[in-house]
Amino acid sequence: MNKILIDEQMIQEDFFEKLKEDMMPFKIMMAKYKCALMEVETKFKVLNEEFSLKYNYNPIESIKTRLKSPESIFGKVKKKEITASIASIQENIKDIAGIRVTCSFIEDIYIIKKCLTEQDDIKIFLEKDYIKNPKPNGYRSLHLIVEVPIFLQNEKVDVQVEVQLRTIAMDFWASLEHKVKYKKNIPEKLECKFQEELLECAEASNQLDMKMERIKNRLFEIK
Ligand code: 0O2
Repeated sequence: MNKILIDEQMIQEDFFEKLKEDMMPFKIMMAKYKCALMEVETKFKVLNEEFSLKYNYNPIESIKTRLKSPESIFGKVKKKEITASIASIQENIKDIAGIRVTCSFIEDIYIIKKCLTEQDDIKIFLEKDYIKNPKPNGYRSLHLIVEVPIFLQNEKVDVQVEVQLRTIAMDFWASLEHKVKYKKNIPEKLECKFQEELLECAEASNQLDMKMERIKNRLFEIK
């Protein structure tokens, strides 16, 4: 092992040692992400409530929030080979606070996205549209990294939250694909077969999403 690598390892170990002695800076960081998550979740709930009152219609089917576990954060620090420090974690790991919103229809995803991102305290940091540009494995969802301000006793801080917007069909597909991805000991040949079949399912679920949307639109045209 060369010197740079040894130094790097020592810095990482030093960070983890310091963390064991004093968890407070890490806890403060996580508390900020938790508050940001509550802010964004409330925004989605408010939008759903408003739509329900105005149009007698709920564009959002479900909202799930999650804070990345410390183990998962440290796993990502290692995988991404980034410096182990609070500042570097905040700069490089964009999905410590994550919120997943499922809608019945694709159109609703874009309506909800517009309503959220037009709010004047929300900034879009990054957008990845895997609905218009699905991943090669068939994965579809709209991903946003948004920045939301949280107001503490003496300061205002912008915190990043990862928002995943998808239809129920996209969510159904992604959860099965996730199970396949993380299942150990699948024979290689079978894994290839699963991937092939999942790609077919992704196409079928896209067709289903579009067909259901057409039916819904025709239904709503009836006076
Ligand atoms: P988890 O456990 O869900 O949090 P990043 O690694 O986040 O810095 P990346 O991979 O370019 O960069 O981000 P991207 O493409 O926006 O994907 C982030 C998250 O989207 C993933 O988080 C998954 O939740 C979901 N996702 C992306 N691609 C796929 C896919 O092909 N299949 C499924 N099932 N989910 C996907 P994590 O951290 O991988 O996992």
